[in-house]
Amino acid sequence: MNIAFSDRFLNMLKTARRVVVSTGAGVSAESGVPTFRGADGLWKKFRPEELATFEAFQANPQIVWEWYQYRREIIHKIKPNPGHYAIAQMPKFFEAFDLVTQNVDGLHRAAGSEDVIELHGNIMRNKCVDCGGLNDDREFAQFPPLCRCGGRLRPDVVWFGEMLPASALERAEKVSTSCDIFFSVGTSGVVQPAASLPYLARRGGAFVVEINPEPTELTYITDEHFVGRSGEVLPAILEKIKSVRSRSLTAS
Ligand code: BV8
Ligand code: ZN
Repeated sequence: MNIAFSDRFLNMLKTARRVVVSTGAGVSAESGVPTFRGADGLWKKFRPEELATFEAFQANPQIVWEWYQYRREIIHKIKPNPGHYAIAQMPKFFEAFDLVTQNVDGLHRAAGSEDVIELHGNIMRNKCVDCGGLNDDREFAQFPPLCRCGGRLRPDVVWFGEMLPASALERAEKVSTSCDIFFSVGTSGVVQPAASLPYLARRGGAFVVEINPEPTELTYITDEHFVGRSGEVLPAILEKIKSVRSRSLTAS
């Protein structure tokens, strides 16, 4: 894919010391994970308030668990795509690099990103509503599944109306406020408080870049919007990083 890079952007790539990449469902779309609001969106068949809330889980654990098992089946079969792998290569080129994700599919870690700030949890982990115990069991003796303590298990994800993990959110806000370049990749930018991160970055003086085939709520405040798929744009940006940054900070 040949992409036109502005001089401003290339100069930012060359001089930036601290970089943040913040991803949404779009970064996993080319791996085959349906997005939430896109044409094939998960929310099309289901409605968020019916499923991704504790109330829905209380009222109908069977339906909520069936939805998560359906999504887990998809995720077990898929692999990271070139966009995930390009992001995993980036840390070695910058003094500080932070990856924040709204995704719960674990694909960034599978692609080799070591330190991932997961704002909304991880769909492959189960959490006990009663004792808080975590496990990554896939087979359950009964359904909806129970914890060894007898409590009810739920997917370890953040539902609507629930607080995000405080340490993850704090870290995400801190790094967004003090970075030189903030990449917003594959998110419609509607879910709070994750959607506020690029605004924090901008207020902190960052150069805000969006990678998305569609315009979003964020587009009008970005310094650069690459209209394209992250699986193609991110590898092209990684190649530019390699060519404009004289050496990676650590021997590769
Ligand atoms: C909370 C986990 C508060 C579960 C998810 C104002 C302030 C604060 C809160 C609110 C507020 N207004 C409303 C709220 C409440 C709510 C909210 O934001 N609602 C929205 C709908 C308005 N927020 C919350 O409830 C949050 N909690 O604020 O608590 C609180 C305060 C006090 C006391 C108690 C609580 C919790 C939100 C977390 C919800 N959990 N997921 C699960 O996955 O099952 S949200 C879910 O949707 C995802 O995790 C993701 O984060 C989110 C957004 O989706 P996106 O990732 O953006 O995906 P989407 O499909 O929308 O877009 C995909 C994009 O990719 C598209 O733009 C498409 O064009 C693009 N794309 C497609 N293909 C590609 C591509 N891009 C690049 N390449 C491609 N190939
Ligand atoms: Zn328990």
